[in-house]
Amino acid sequence: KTIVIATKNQGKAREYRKMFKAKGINVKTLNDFDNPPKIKETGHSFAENAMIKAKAVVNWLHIPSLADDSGLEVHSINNEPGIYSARYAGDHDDAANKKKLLKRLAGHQDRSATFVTCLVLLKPNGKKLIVDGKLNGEILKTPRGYNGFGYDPLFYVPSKHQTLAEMTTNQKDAISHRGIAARKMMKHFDEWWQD
Ligand code: ITT
Repeated sequence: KTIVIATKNQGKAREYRKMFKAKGINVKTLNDFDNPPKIKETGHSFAENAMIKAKAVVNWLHIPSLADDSGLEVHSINNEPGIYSARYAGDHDDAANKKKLLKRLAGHQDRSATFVTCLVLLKPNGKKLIVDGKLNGEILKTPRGYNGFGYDPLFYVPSKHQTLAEMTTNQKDAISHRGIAARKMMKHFDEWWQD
């Protein structure tokens, strides 16, 4: 069983590789291919963008694909950066994105936020499975921890007294938006995989 994850994001790839390994499923990403298609995320929601990515890969390779569209919604600033999380300040410039977020939040009392992941599994015959996952937390004023990726050092989980970047991969998976969505997906995976 092989699945192609419609992603170039190494952080996401690492997290999925681990989860799928436990199921005996072989994972490839767009980084494993020469000249992958340039995918424009023109949707207006995580679900639309995930579907755009999954379709692009299925149409290109004609094998099953999983797409993950995710991001951070910070409540006091109209759920920014949301679907623009990867390109908030600069395209995939994590340092600039985090800096912009801290600047936007300066002076705001409410620093609550939600991480969101939408997953779309799609087969060449059109059979699809769509799930999502969420994690609530708070945006710190200064980063803490070096694990994970993206906004993890700023995302504090009160019940764990840690940021996502202070957790091990296993600890993050156990509670994260992506872990929650992935476990929902795995529940229905075998049924989806058939025919
Ligand atoms: P692909 O589209 O190639 O999968 P991407 O990084 O562009 O990779 P998205 O469009 O879904 O993916 O943007 C997700 C961004 O949201 C990501 O780049 C991070 O900035 C942020 N993000 C998502 N999940 C995160 C997590 O678990 N921890 C920290 N930041 C996360």
